[in-house]
Amino acid sequence: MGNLKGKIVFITGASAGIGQATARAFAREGARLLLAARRLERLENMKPELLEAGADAIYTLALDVRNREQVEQQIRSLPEEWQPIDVLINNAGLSRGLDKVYEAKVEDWEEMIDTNVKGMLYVTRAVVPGMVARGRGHIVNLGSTAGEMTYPGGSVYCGTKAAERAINDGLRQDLLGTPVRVTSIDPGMVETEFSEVRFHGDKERAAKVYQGLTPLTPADVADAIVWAVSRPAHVNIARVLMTSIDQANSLLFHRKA
Ligand code: NDP
Ligand code: 8X3
Repeated sequence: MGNLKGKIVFITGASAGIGQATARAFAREGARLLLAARRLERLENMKPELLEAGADAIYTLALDVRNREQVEQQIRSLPEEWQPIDVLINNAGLSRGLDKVYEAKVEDWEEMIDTNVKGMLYVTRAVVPGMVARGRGHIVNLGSTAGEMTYPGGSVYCGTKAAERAINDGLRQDLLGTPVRVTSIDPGMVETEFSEVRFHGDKERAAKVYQGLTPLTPADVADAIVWAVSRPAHVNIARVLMTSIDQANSLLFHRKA
């Protein structure tokens, strides 16, 4: 894709963390930003800063990726100038709980599976046919080290990210012969609202996750996303597995005492 100026970049889960940092990174490239999340007011509040950073234009959508009808309807009824999406960042996602699989809340499992797997699929199904028809496009999915290696209490979250990996690879196979590219960005621990959401708002428990180590920042991940998307059109980055220097895999961390 090379020059990102004026390209339409659709980011799900743009209201916080990695999605928000990715919006900032693409704004600096002069992209047109199509931003989606449930918390619309947050997206609206981001607009001045993103325009100041260089975004060509911004369109915001209140979207719950778990709602298939809403996803289809919202994407179908985009204004004509926002229809030709060049880059889709399937970022919306979450973890809920860190419980043993035989004790966890079924509602937590459903929220993770509905968001991370089914939500990603609904958005992909709604956007990718247009990319194929136009003969251009790039899908970036947010995977995780959790999709590589399961950790205790993380079975279902890790399962959703293992599913992301399989779907990412399958989509790339299905798009072979088209110019549409598919990339999975798989970070380890990134300090965002992720842990607070995982622990249902328990800030103290969330803060402990990052204690004594240097995690990745959302900007580090955004940087990798922009890098993958800005490779020459014939180059497909299949997967980027990235951690901070204090993390070796899902289970092994270096924490200062
Ligand atoms: P945050 O909690 O900071 O942000 C999550 C974003 O997803 C928010 O913008 C939230 O917006 C959105 N979101 C959640 N549920 C939905 C939904 N049903 N519909 C639409 N949007 C939704 O987390 P991160 O930035 O850390 O997470 C982003 C992605 O990165 C996730 O897929 C996560 O699994 C992945 N990841 C995170 C890592 C980490 O350590 N933080 C490491 C590896 C991967 P809103 O609530 O407004 O809808
Ligand atoms: C988020 C990273 O290790 O908290 O995907 O699951 S981890």
